[in-house]
Amino acid sequence: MTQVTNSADSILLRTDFPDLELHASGKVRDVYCVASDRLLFVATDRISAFDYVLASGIPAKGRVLTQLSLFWFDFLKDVVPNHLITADVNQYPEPLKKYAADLRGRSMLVTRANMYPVECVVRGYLSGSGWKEYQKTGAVCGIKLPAGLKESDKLPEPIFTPSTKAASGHDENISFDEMVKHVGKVDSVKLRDLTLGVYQKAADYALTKGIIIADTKFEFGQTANGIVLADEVLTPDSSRFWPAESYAPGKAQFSYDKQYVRDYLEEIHWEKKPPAPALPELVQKNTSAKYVEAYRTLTGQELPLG
Ligand code: PZK
Repeated sequence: MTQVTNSADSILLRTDFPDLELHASGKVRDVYCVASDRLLFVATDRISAFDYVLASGIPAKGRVLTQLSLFWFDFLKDVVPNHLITADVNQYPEPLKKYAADLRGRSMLVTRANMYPVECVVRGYLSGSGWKEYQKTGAVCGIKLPAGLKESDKLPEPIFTPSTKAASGHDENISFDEMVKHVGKVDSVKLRDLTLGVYQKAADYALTKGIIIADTKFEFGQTANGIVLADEVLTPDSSRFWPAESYAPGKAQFSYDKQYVRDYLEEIHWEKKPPAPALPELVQKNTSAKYVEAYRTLTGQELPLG
């Protein structure tokens, strides 16, 4: 039997670009310095679950997150400018070209921005930390909600629920007034209005494709050209995507992308502390297929190789 492989099958768990300075690194993505005003944003195939990065990657995950971000940047460009310069490796500066095999399809050359120290979260549905806070206080980030809402209920209107990176590494929900103390009133109002406008346009569109965007998190920065949408946008890692078909409030919803992974981790009774386990090949494959399906469903296109 002949083993058939192609570049699309290779899983990138870590980046290794020895001559580039690392600017920031997260559970899943790595950002490198390219020039004083340019960064290289790379989405690996790492996956996190229950707060830990697992030992196995998911084939095509980095490409799905990158290509989905590119789709949304284009879809939203009339609502908000973004940090994208190009995702075409043939147009990358010379020092990056030797890494083309690792970068193709999963990276973006972006404008360096002065990032706002707040996560701009918008919720159209009651889930996660929003649901927890509502059960305790009847409010989310200082926004009083109607009594009697159930887990995963649609909210009367989308709400802006900013957060900050706490010392714990976990995001901490803050009120709009608290955000004003961090970034000022004028910019807080601009970021809130941009966040709600971008969410409304994207969520309305996604619903026509059968996907509920329950909530999502944006990161904005300041550049010479004003406020830009940065980071990755409206991906399964930065959002809760729910299949509209199976939506049923009153309980937690199935995750569009990570359900096979969560089910497997529960099945093996992992204690959700290090070391994080590897995934069986079938779980990796099924999960990869869900990411690729999310791309196809939202964009109507096949996932490009880049
Ligand atoms: C930037 N992050 C978040 C953390 C990641 C991303 N265009 C930009 N200019 C300056 N800084 C950033 C960006 C963007 N995007 C974003 N940190 C810095 C972050 C960890 C890993 F991939």
